Amino acid sequence: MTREITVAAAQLGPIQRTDSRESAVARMIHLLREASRNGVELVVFPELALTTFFPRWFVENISEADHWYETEMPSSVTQPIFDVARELKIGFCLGYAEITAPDTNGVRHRFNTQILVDREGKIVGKYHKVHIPGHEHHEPDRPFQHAERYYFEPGPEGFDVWKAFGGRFGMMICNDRRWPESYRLMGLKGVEMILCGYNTPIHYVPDPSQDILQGFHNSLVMQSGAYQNGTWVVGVAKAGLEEGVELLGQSCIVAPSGQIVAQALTADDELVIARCDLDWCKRYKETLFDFDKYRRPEVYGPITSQRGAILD
Ligand code: ING
Repeated sequence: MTREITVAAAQLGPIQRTDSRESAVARMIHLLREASRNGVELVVFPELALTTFFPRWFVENISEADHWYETEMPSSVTQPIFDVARELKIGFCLGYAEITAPDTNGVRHRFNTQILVDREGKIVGKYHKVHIPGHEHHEPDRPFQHAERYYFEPGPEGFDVWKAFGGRFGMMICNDRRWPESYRLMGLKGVEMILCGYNTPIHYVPDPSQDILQGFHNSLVMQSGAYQNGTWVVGVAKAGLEEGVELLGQSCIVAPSGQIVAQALTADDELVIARCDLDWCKRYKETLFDFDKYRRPEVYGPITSQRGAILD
């Protein structure tokens, strides 16, 4: 008996600043219904799927940005996603900006968050983005801000793997996919499918020479992460021209071999579907990447003891 699951990367086109959450939810429900017609069991939505990518603007008083965050999940606005998914018996993964209730010190925490919801509509996993790119302070000379380090705290919990959908599922968000540690930490927990939403501006302000390589880098990191850890990877974009900034599409589903088995053709709302056999992971986990047999943690010390490179 194989452990096959039909998965869809539910790519979203742009969400403009004035687009309501309700309109984003309606687009996601439309994709859920199309997924159901195609026998899909798990739908993965992008990072920050309910709003525009608001870190492209800087506001001196961060409370002016509070309306971009979700204070509860589900809320009355997002409940319809849960209701329709449960009606269709489809699990889903959703990225959004989260602001927590005040902690014991009265501090409200702001995270770039992703949840995993099972086919009964129950939240079975929550992830807070670990690798926060961009900058913390206003950089007025930029054509647009990427102030994620101002708007989000790095997730303190690291990476986890949840037993769901008959396998072991992990989550990461956007910049996380560029760091091999993200995949390896889940690989060391036996992950079989990693779900990753992203919002990636094609223009990379610190080094515009990378712009032309955004699609290549996007595929490169997810294909290598999948192969080196014997896991499926589902990468899902918010794509297209969003408030004047071109966001990369190329949502894709990558097999444990590192092969891309399905990829988006547009930069708009689009379902990318593949039937994924979780047992394919064994072909790599039990041979080339038998971690317990081949890894050498006794020489890997600097990977966790050092942050930056030391040029001695
Ligand atoms: N976005 C980008 C990402 O890592 C970025 C940041 C853009 C990095 C372009 C490099 C080049 O895909 C998020 N949201 O992490």
